[in-house]
Amino acid sequence: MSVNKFAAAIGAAFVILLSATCLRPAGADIKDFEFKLVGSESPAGGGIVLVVQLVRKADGSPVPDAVIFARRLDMAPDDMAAMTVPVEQLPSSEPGTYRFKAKLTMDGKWRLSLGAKVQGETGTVRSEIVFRGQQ
Ligand SMILES: [Cu+2]
Repeated sequence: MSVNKFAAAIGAAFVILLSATCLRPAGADIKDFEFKLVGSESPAGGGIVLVVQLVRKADGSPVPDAVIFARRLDMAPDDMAAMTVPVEQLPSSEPGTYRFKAKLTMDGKWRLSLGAKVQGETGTVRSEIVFRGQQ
């Protein structure tokens, strides 16, 4: 670890400590979290893998170990909310990053809706990710 990285880590730890003890309002708001699309992959067997990160909005830091209990993929952005395909969560080796596999049945705009529980927080994170996909 370089000196700069070490300093940054100490700084980050200090900020987390501060926000945990005095700056943080009683009960951090579940609205402080969101899912963001960070990439996609085209697996050999077909379909698409969406790579999504759960972040704290305040500083963009990734949030690991969320339990994703709701996921839906539909074409609502193209006025086809009834067109859905199954979504499967895949394992991810990167903390704070979550991966979802699906086979799109049509070219166009799709919406991935996620519901998740964050460790140590009450409430539910709900995010909608719109992307353009190909069959
Ligand atoms: Cu459609």
